[in-house]
Amino acid sequence: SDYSNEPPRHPSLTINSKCNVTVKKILIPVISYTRPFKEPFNAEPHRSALLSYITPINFFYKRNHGPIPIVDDIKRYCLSIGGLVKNPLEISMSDIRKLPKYNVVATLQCAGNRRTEMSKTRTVKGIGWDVAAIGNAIWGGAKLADVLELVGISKNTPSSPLGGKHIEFISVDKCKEENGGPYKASIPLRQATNPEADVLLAYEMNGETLNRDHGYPLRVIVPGVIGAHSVKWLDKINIIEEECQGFFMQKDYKMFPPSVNWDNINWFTRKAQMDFPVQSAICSLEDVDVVKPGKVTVAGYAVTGGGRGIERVDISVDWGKTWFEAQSYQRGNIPHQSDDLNTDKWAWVLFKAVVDVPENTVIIAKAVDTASNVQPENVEVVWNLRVHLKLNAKNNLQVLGS
Ligand code: MTE
Ligand code: MO
Repeated sequence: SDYSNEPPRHPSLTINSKCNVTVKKILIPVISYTRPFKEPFNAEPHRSALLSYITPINFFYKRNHGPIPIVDDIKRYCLSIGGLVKNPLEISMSDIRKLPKYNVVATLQCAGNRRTEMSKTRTVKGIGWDVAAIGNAIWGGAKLADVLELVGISKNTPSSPLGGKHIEFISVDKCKEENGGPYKASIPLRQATNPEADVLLAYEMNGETLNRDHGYPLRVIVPGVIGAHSVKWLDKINIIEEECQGFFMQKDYKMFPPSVNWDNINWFTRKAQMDFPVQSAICSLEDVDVVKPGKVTVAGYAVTGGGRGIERVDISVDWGKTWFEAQSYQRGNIPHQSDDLNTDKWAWVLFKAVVDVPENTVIIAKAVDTASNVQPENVEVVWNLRVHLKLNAKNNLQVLGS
């Protein structure tokens, strides 16, 4: 594959990749070494970049499975909608822009977020990520529910007149996992036709035209759901009977119990992961940090899937013995309340607490969502072999001079 046309990226991003690669060479039998592969480009910002409510585009994590495609003739670009529909359609970018435009503030999170920490418990496969494979942006575009009406699928319907129950999004990129074919993923049609689910065909990010890294000219945004379903560089939409059969829906992005390992895994026993779980991470401190004794700011993000909203974030500065509630807020630093009309339901909340740290300790942040889901306090209880969302937020805060 051709990586000679990648867009420019901010130099402060950390490039993540699989390490400890074994390479076979003629003459020298096997060399094992560690080197970050820059292709495909997978990178995250430093965690401190997540302390602002809207993540700047440059610092938004980038997750790819192949080279960034080039769509250079926007006048000729068109999205085709077919499959189990009576009247298939090809729609141009200018016609998509004529549909009612929505700006949805939504957090996008990769299912691999925090995988590096999980791999410290037991080996997991996949690209390692710290806590920043996540970002919050204003996505501008048309609602998928409006677009689907153009092919005769009405709002709030679970199936199309021809019996389709899922909607598949097909990209123009080329991935090794699909044997050189495009990335694809699906969601249930019920979600796509529900205007309240805010599934978007987005052409803007933070008020700017979507850039190449994030899916120019058009991408799907499925709020509250792991990033894998938010297909970039959208080429085709297919209404289909069952879940998409692509690699990323069938052999990746699933969750397994801890008893499953690479020898006994049966991918077909599990469905593709959808909503992400309740999550929080401290971003004002490193996992192992050294500070002066006294006042320390503990701040970070908390988010949950399915638009459920964050109820509160609890902080402990004594290894989890006692807890108190942090301040949490969304845009404009307005104190966050889960029933507030100003709430961005698909977006993270930021939390903050100024704590007194007299001596060596462990600081923990723990999010609770409005459905009373509580973030697990340690990784052992949620470990699973491939992915997904290392959930504990324990920071070892080491204090000098106490
Ligand atoms: N869409 C295409 N076409 N190709 C991809 O590799 N990666 C997915 C999703 N959509 C991907 C894709 C995954 S796993 C994630 S987490 C998000 O895009 C990342 O979006 P971002 O790079 O805009 O942050
Ligand atoms: Mo992802």
